[in-house]
Amino acid sequence: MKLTFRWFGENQDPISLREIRQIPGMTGVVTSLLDIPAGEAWPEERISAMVAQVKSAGLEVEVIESVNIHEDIKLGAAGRDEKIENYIVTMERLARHGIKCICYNMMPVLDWARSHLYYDLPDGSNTMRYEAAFIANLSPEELAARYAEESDAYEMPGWEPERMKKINTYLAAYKDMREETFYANMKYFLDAIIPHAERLDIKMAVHPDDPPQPIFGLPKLIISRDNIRKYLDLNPSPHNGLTLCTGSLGAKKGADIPAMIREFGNEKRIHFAHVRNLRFENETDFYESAHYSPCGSLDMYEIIRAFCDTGFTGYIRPDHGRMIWDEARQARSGHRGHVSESAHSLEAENNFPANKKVRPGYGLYDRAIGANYLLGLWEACVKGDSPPCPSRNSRR
Ligand SMILES: [Mn+2]
Repeated sequence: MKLTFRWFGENQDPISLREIRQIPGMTGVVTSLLDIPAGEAWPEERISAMVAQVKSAGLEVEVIESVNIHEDIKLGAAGRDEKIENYIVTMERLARHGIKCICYNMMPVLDWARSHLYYDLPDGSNTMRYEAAFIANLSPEELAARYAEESDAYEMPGWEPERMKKINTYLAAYKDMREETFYANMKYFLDAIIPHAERLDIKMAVHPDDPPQPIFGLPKLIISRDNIRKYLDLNPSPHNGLTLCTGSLGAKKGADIPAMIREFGNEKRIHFAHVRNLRFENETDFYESAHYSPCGSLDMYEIIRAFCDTGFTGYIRPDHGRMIWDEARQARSGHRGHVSESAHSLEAENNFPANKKVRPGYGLYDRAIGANYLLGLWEACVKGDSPPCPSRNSRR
């Protein structure tokens, strides 16, 4: 297992590589070139500059999250072959610079969605929340406008203005698409790229759809054990694998995440893992909690135990975290009335940069705490078989 941290890249992330390196056990970052539109080949000089920058900070970069899939590929539209060619060129260039794993998703049009980006919790922290009824009452444009207002420092990947301009065309295109057509389009893509992934030894790791339920009438396919099985079976190469995201898959109530890790892990199809917790408020709504098991609805011990038992050697990262220790005060001060006076005086006191904005879900502190909690669970699982801990109950 290699512990990694998501970093959005130069000028795209207020968190520095230096800060990330100081988190105990951190081996590297997973990153991307956010400004390059889906469907275009990544310029090699941009890749080499990014890799050099990360390495000079004493960190590795072996995972890209993400190289996005153009809608033409998902829709099976004319022009997909050219975009697939560009994808393969990008893979080749990334392989030349030491990249070993590419995360991507097959979500139609939009990336992950939440109703609230800074939802207040009783302990004074805030977090992202998903309320199905709230989103049902908004149009995609209204939700995008909310995001733009709340995360004013950075564009939310998957909700860029360029994409929103075409949203109605895309919604119409997906409206009548049959599930089997979608799978056929995915297979067309996989059969084209996986031989190259094998040649370059790049592990492809599809990320599940988030949330695991349709929004705005868009189909969501990669949301369950059965659908993941079907996707992996489209091309049986071990290089056609999975990003196991506990928060995405776990947002469907009743999903047995440890069982999925054991099934796909034993087959060596999990290459990358996002591990975070969430707390259900009812059947569909949830907020993203601290990673620690009692804070949420997912059992992190059982999750890490399953990774450990299946001999997981891939990359793992903490996922979204809460905003704690006033980290989000700048992001919120523009539109929320109750950011306290004390926050501002604290800022003066600590010489905290006034322009330091955060990306929703991607602050430093809670993810660093989550990372070390995961590391602690891992160490306990690895060492746990002997001698047995006296306080351990009979369950294993
Ligand atoms: Mn994820």
